[in-house]
Amino acid sequence: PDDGRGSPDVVLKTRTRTQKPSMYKVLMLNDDYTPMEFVVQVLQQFFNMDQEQATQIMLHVHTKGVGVCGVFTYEVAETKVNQVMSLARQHQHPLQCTIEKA
Ligand code: TYC
Repeated sequence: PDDGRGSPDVVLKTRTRTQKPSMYKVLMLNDDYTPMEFVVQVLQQFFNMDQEQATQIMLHVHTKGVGVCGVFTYEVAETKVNQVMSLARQHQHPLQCTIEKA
């Protein structure tokens, strides 16, 4: 016999967490030939640094061998690396930069 009350609807919600994108460091590598001024210009142009920040990072790379230009999502990091390497090639400088997972 139906008691008329029925059974309560049961709603199961699956909570889907939005994944934050992995972040990647763009690293600048030292070499013996790329002019300091060119590296400073590149850092200002592609990494939105002012002259002082750019000079600091350039000198860090010059003394330590490697330095972080910024941390970005993969696509942005890849684009920055391509832009830097392309401009360096155009000027026939051996400047290298790479991506590393943050
Ligand atoms: N070592 C270079 C020089 O003495 C300057 C330099 C700095 C080159 C940073 C590359 O990522 C670099 N002219």
